[in-house]
Amino acid sequence: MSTELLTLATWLAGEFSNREQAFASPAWFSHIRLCIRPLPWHVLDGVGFYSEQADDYDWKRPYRVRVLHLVERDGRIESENFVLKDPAAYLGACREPERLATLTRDQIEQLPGCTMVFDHVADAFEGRMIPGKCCRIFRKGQDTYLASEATVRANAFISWDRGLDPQTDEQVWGSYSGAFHFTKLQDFAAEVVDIHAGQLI
Ligand code: CYC
Repeated sequence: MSTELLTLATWLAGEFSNREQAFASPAWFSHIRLCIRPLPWHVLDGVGFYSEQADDYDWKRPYRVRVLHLVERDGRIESENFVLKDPAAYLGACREPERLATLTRDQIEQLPGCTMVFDHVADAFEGRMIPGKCCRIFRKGQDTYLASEATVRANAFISWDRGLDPQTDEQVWGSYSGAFHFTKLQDFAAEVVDIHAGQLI
């Protein structure tokens, strides 16, 4: 694993909230909690995360559950996105990480085309979807493609997910007011370091 990948992984690992933004602009930004927990190495044979997204007022009942796999390809870091075949089985595991030890590759399914590529610039990683309108999402009754941008820093995660019409490129869903600004409430970076150390032995 390169130091680049290790750095991005430690920055992503944690529990995040967009509290300040949601309080300042409640009409534009709902108050969201993101929990991104490092997965034991053996789950993906590499650096992975289990993530849960929830409304802050109902944070114990996440409405989006994903698995991310960080890989290095052509000198850049990519984040491959997966869904769980049975998300209910792991709901809440982001805060009970010992439950994640039983997760296996056949319990998850990759979302084809839904891979984010990162560039390391100054003190941040800038991510965007791999080009080609290839991450297709059926939402609001129509076919859309994901145009997602993210900036990851030591203590911040800024992301803007939008669904666009494949023919007209017009926005169909997602924020019309710019990116969500998350700051870290709790840091799981030490777990990334431990998982990495376990690999070196
Ligand atoms: C979808 N958000 C997605 C998808 C990706 C990302 C790849 C398409 C695959 C999927 O369905 O999950 C984003 N993936 C990322 C990012 C990384 C990554 C940023 C870098 C670590 O690997 N997303 C947010 C906002 C929230 C949101 C807080 C707005 C309310 O970050 C929504 N994301 C959102 C929605 C979808 C999505 C609604 C469409 C899929 C769905 O309906 O759940």
